[in-house]
Amino acid sequence: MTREELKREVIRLKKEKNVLLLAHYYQEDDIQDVADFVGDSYGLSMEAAKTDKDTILFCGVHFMAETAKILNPTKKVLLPDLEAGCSLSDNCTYDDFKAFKERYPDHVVVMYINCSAAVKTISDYIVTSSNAEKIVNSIPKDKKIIFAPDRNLGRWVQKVTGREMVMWDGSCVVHEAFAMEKMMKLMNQYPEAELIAHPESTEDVLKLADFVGSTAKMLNYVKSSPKNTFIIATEAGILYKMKESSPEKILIPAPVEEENTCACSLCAYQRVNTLQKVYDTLVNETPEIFLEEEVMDKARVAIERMIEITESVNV
Ligand code: CIZ
Repeated sequence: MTREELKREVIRLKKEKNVLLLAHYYQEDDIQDVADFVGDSYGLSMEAAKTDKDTILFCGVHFMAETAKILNPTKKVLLPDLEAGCSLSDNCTYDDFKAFKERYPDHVVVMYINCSAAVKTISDYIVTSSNAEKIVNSIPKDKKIIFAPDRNLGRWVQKVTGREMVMWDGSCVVHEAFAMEKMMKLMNQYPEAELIAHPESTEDVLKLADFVGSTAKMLNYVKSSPKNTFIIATEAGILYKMKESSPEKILIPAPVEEENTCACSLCAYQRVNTLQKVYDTLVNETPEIFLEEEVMDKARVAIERMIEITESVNV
C-alpha cells in the first residue's frame, strides 16, 4: 500500500473498531495526520482518561501508554511497538530508585512522568514539563524534595521555584544531543532568531535560550510571538504542528553533533512507531499493554495528584 492508502485504511479501521488514536508531538508526520488527538504526555493522558471508545491506540512511548492504561484500566491500550522506550525511564529502574529514595526518608518524591508504572508506585507526585513548576510550588515549604529522573528538568524547576531538590542523575538522550558550537554558528547566521528550548535540554542551552518551556508552551510561544524566526531545541517532531499553527514563521531545528538525515534531534524510541506498524496494530489488535491491578492502583495515586493540582485554580 502507498502511504496515502495506509492512512485511509488506518482512518477506516479506527472507526470500524471504535479506537481512539492518540499521537505524541514527537511522532512522525504521517502518524500525527491520522490521530484523533496530538499532544504532550499530559494532554494525551487527559484524553485517554475521558474516552468512551473501546480501545486506545497510543502512538508514543511505553510509559505514556502505561499511563493511559492506569487512568482508564477497562480499555484495551495498544502500542504499535513495545520497544518504544525512553532513556530517562530505562535509567531509573524500580530497584535502583527504591534504594536511592531510602537514603532520604524524610523527602517527598517528585517524579517526571517519563518513568515506568513501577517507579510511579513509589512516587508522591508525578509531573510533566508543562506542570512541574506549579506542582513543586504547591508542596509545603517545609517538605524536602527528591526530583527524578531528569537532572536538567530538575535543575530548571529548582531555578524557577527556588526549591532545593535532591536530584537523580538522569537525562534525555534527545535533549543532550544539541551541539553548542553549531548552535552558536546558527545564532550568528540568524541574529534575529530566538532560541526556544525544552527544559530537558542541558544547562548551556537553557542559559542561551530566550524562552524555556514544555512542547505545548513552545507551540503557544511561537504562535503568539511577534518574532518571525525561531531555533527550536527539542525533538524535531514538534515542528510539524508548529508549521501548521504558524505557517508564516521560519522554524529551524537546533543542530546536533551526529549528522543524520535532518541534522536535527530525533527520538529513536518515538520513531520505532511507523505508519505501517500503526496499521498492523489496528488489524491485529496487538501489542497490548498489560499491568497488574495492584501496580495500577498504587501508580494512579501520584498521577491523580498531578491532575488535581494541575487543574486546580487555587494552587
Ligand atoms: O511531556 C511530554 O510529552 C514531553 C515528553 C515533553 C513536553 O514538554 O511535552
